[in-house]
Amino acid sequence: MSIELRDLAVTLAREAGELVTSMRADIEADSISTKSSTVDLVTAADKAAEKLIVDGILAARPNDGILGEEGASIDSSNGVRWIIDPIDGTTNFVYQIPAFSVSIAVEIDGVISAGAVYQPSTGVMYEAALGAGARRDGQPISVNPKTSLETSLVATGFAYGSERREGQAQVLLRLLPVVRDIRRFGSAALDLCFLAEGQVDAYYERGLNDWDMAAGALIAAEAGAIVGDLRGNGPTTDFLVAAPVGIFEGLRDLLMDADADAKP
Ligand code: LIP
Repeated sequence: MSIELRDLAVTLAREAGELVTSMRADIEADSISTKSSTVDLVTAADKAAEKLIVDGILAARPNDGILGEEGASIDSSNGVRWIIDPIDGTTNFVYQIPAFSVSIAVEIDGVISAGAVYQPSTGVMYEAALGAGARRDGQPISVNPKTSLETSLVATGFAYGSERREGQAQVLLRLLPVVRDIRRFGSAALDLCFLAEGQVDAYYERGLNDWDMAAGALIAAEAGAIVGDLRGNGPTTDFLVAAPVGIFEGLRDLLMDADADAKP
């Protein structure tokens, strides 16, 4: 069942990606609004893409539940729930920066079991099904087998609220001197996929939403990453850290020491 759900997620992610690409050139200032802060953007393309995905899910699977970043909220009557970020990296989308994605995850009885992340600007599709591995454009991918944090390239992201951003900057001060370098791409879903294929060596972020991380976390885990919070649990909206086994504990301990999940 997870393979079937993965394949539908791939189809819908590609269709939504093609839609937002067609809308991107014509995004007008009056179609951009804000949500949690003046820098938390949403566009007509976000909303149109979420509607396309929701319509596609309900046409194929009318009893499934749905949670979408732009407001979709349907209860499940069969234990299957879709978790949608129609454009992850909306700020990049608005600024015509290519690092944005369509992220679709599927939960079966509370367990994320399938996921697709599509990058419209490159046409690259990342996908995974629980226990069936992770793929990029149909080819298996895996994390870098890193064992040294000081030579690791670490991706992260920052919140929309200034108080939390101040705390995140303090964490960065502790991390930057002891790793190879930091990358901030602006899409959590892509950060996790880049980890899955070894384009970065680790990723962490405080305060993601379920829709930002659900698909990418499965893809990273199926590619061999350990994905969790700082307290020995799975990833949460409080904190996500993802890395190969050789550097996971070192990175987690460093972030714990910096109180990375305790700051505002
Ligand atoms: C984005 C995340 C990113 C985070 C941004 C923002 P959005 O999601 O993917 O990792 O750092 O602040 O939350 O809002 O573009 O869907």
